[in-house]
Amino acid sequence: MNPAVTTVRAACPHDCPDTCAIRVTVQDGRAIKVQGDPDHPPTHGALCTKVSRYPERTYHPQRVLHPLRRSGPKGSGKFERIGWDEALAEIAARLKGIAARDPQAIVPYSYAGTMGLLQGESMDRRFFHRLGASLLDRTICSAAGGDALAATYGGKIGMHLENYAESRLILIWGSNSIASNLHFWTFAQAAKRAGAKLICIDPRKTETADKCHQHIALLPGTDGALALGLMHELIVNDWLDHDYIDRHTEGWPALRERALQWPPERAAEVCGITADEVRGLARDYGNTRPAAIRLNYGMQRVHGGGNAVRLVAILPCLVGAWRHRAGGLLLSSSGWFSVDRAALQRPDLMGSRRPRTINMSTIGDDLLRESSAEFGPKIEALVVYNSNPVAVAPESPKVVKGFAREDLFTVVLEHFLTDTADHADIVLPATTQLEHLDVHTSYGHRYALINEPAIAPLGEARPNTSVFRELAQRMGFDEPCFRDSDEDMARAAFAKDVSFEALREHGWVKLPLPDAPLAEGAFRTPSGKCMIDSPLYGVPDHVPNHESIGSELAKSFPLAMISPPARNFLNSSFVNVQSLRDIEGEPLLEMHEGDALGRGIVDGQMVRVFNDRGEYVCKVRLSERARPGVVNGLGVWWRKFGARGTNVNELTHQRLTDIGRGPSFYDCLVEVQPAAAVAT
Ligand SMILES: Nc1nc2c(c(=O)[nH]1)N[C@H]1C(S)=C(S)[C@@H](COP(=O)(O)OP(=O)(O)OC[C@H]3O[C@@H](n4cnc5c(=O)[nH]c(N)nc54)[C@H](O)[C@@H]3O)O[C@H]1N2
Ligand SMILES: Nc1nc2c(c(=O)[nH]1)N[C@H]1C(S)=C(S)[C@@H](COP(=O)(O)OP(=O)(O)OC[C@H]3O[C@@H](n4cnc5c(=O)[nH]c(N)nc54)[C@H](O)[C@@H]3O)O[C@H]1N2
Ligand SMILES: [Mo]
Repeated sequence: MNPAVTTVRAACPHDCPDTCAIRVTVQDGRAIKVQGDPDHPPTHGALCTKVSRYPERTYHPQRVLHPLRRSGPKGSGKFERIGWDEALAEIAARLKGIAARDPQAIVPYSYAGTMGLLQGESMDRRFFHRLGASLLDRTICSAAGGDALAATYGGKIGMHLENYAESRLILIWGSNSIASNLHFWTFAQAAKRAGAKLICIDPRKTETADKCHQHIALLPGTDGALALGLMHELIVNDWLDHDYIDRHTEGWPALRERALQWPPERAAEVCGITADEVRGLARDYGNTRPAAIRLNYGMQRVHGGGNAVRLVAILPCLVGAWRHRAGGLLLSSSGWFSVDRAALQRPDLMGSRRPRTINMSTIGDDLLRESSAEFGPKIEALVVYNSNPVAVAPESPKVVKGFAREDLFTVVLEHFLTDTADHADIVLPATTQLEHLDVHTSYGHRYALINEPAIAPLGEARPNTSVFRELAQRMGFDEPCFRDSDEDMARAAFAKDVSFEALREHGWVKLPLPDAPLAEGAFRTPSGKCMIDSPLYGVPDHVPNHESIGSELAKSFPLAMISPPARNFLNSSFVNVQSLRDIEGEPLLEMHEGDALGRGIVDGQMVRVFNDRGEYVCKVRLSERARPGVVNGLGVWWRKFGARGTNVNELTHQRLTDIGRGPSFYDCLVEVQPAAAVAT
């Protein structure tokens, strides 16, 4: 073997439940190949199409490789090269000036561009805590479902991925697993080969729905009604596990009363499906053992997303599905990990200060607000990393207007000149996962992973940790924690179960958990029971959409639009990787033929999708993937690749979910017309 060739253990950093273990082949200092670790059970040697292109993304000719200062209007993407010293000195000076008046005018904005505990949530948090900056409520993805699950089970806990292979019935609920949770699909397929029935519950006829035995195409935001209809049938047919309910749940009588008001006909009408579909699903779920649910976050991006997750999460308790290791539910497994966030993030550095909290999902409104007693100081500076809010945050007309403010000082740490970086005053080049150390948990399985750096940073790129370490020094923060190395922090990341030595030696560590973790109750609530009646949220109910079909608003905008991920992108990441963009083609709206007919719309033409917030022009595809009354605007494209420089978030709104204050991206009414009929 060529001595210059080595293999390095890495972890996929992306915001995906799979968190794959990767082996990187490095030759003469260059990463030449990434492969799934064949020994890591969830990964089983396979990577998705996107991440198998990770070297193409890393060595992309348009990587930002040195600091940049804006040289044109905001949003123009015009920059000049500057040195690190100059960039950091300027940032420190600007932040010091603002902080002297009120540090809360400075807002960090980050999400899960990398899920790594170090590059995602360590030195950066220490820096902003010490500074006294506004806190950020990171709600953009999973807040409704996450808080709802925690209110019900006491934590983000659920079934183990591998055990789905033994299930006899799997409800794939609000999840396009083949696109966004591929390594779950492998186990679902194994179950299918062994005779299990697979049912997909999704408004869109996804590639996953194609491969299931049955597809229930409910209207967006009606999952709570469907769950109540199922409960009705479980009760009247007595398909309940009374012993499990008595011993391991709290509050069932009140929900039982409510569910009895939801006969299949009522649920079916709300969901836009047939009463027989409700009855059939209840019969399957009430009579098949073991029965498993793979719930995903797709169904909680609507007004009632939190209540819907609570209702669905209660179902496995009602039928005692948890008794078997291949029964139960998985929405997130992240709560199984004991991460020492206090050690990583040091909230104690805030001292006695209690800064205000900005909700990342309403950044559009908040950037446009003036100082007030209620809001606090006007936002004067934003430091963005691991996120591309100009493309991904709801209601982009307002987000863009906010980012375009001349009096806003914006720093963006990025790999590429994204829509957000285009609005920066200073862009700092960030390392990719191949270039830095990190440690990872997962929200889809129970293995902690290490990511060893495989190659030296390209150009002048630096890890997020190192940028905040250096900024701390320039701000005069002299607490010893600002001198911790990445390895120091990696060693402190886990409170128990996972040692850094074991990670280093094996690449990943399996958490020591019982195989059927909730078979005997043992929920992580104070009583150890599943909380059907929650002290915080009461007894769950169906909560209709903010913008629902049948409302007054629907007279002007009669179509419901959802905007789920495109298979070959990861939110807005990878949109600039040519080989993947070639597969996706161009921004698309899927529409049912029946909806196109009366609108004079033909397949493949450009259409104008609009509501009272904005408009988005893209190509229409008449397709069975869209159900009548619902259009699917796929993927989060970069605005600058859109026909008129916009993407689907031009249409979404900033109203929040019932639980968790999350965005309701899939709760959005629109109208569609041929673009040709519109003056440009
Ligand atoms: N390829 C790829 N993989 C990804 C991502 C990506 O962008 N691309 N995104 C990652 C991220 S950020 C996350 S959070 C995870 C999970 O990602 P999610 O965004 O939850 O993705 P999906 O699992 O595809 O779930 C979306 C599915 O929910 C459906 N849906 C929409 N509205 C409703 C509804 O009201 N009810 C029901 N039942 N279904 C509905 C959509 O049609 C879609 O098929 O996946 C990650 N994996
Ligand atoms: N309409 C609509 N909007 C949506 C969604 C939807 O389904 N429909 N999905 C929502 C969901 S679920 C989510 S999670 C959000 C996701 O939104 P974001 O969290 O913004 O995710 P990405 O768009 O992938 O952008 C992540 C950025 O982080 C950068 N990055 C990656 N690693 C690093 C690093 O180590 N350092 C630095 N400095 N930068 C790095 C990447 O280059 C990328 O530009 O979008 C939401 N927006
Ligand atoms: Mo997400």
